[in-house]
Amino acid sequence: MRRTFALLLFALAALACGQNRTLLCVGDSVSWGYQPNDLTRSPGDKGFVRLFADWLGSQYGTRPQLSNLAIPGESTASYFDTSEIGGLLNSNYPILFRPSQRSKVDSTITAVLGSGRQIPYVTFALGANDLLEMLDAAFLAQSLTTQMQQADQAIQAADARLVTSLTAIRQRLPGSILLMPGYYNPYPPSRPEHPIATYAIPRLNAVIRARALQFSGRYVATDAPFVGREIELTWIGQDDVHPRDAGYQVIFDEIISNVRLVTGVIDFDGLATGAILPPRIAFQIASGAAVIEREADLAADGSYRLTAPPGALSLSLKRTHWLRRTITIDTSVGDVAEAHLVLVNGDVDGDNEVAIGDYALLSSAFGASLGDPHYLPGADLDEDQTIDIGDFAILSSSFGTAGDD
Ligand SMILES: [Ca+2]
Ligand SMILES: [Ca+2]
Repeated sequence: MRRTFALLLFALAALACGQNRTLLCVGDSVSWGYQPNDLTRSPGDKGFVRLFADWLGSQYGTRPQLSNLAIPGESTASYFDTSEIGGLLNSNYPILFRPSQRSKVDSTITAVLGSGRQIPYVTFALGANDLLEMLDAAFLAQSLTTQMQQADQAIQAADARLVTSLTAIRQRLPGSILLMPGYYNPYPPSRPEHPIATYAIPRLNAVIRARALQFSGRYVATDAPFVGREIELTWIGQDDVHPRDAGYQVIFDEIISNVRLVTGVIDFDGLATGAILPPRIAFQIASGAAVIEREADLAADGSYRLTAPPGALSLSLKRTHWLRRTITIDTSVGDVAEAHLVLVNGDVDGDNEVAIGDYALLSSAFGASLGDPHYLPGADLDEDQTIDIGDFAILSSSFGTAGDD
């Protein structure tokens, strides 16, 4: 009897623990899961959000509570007011006197945290409607240059409002994992919107990516898988930009592919003090036989920040005149910090070993400075813009070394 009671208590505790988490979703129709063949008012347990909540359930053992506050049609501007009629579709809002999404996010966070629950994950996606609402016949009748100028202005205005929105969320939820999907281009080349969308959507995504970095979020690129598959993955064949089920699956797959954060420091052996590092650096991430290329954000001190899928991974980096360095990490259960890499310098010809060919190239460029005809960037091993004895010393110290596979 006592044993049964103890087991019952354990079961209740496990249940309470599972209900202890809430997935909060902020955004527009894509986050709500809109498809033109289903206009039922609902709490938005569909689309990529549903798949993500299911995945979190597989991680935690119990599916988190879902609070999808996304409103079809919402722009970064209407986020702050109640002007968007698409709010009628989300049953988390009252039909009459609904609050703004911004206000609802705040009251939801208050209610969830106040009841002792946690919000470990937040998804946030806004901005596409800022562009979409411009796209009428009059807009498209203008020159592409004019369209581009107006799109730039809209993106700039959206950016300022994204900062305001994200500042508020981060103040309330400093420790939550913030996933920020970008947007795909739904328009195939045959569509009149294609040229301006091809210009504007990457710029919007660049803004979302930059703000994800600023607010310790994880940017999720969703655009590449849609290119050439617009008809298959979206309803654009029926003149509707939203994803089909297969499109939502693609967005979910990209979210999972970026759900973990890997951080560490890259030591660029031999680099001169004051040499400028690029803002991003390309890693290869291998999980079993699958290899993806992913850019990490790189700070001036060499610290990097890379999103990755969960699993046993190898991270590999080959940059210009440094040898390839490959490390293994395990992101199965969470983020990985201190994934440091030391890059060995001296590979002038880029063949991943420091050998006689590198010596020959460095010798032929010896004495040259940036701007000289025989200046060879790959031979300027310390990147001080002159090829001299300092570069030769670096090559000598690593001579005979080969990089990782
Ligand atoms: Ca070499
Ligand atoms: Ca040099």
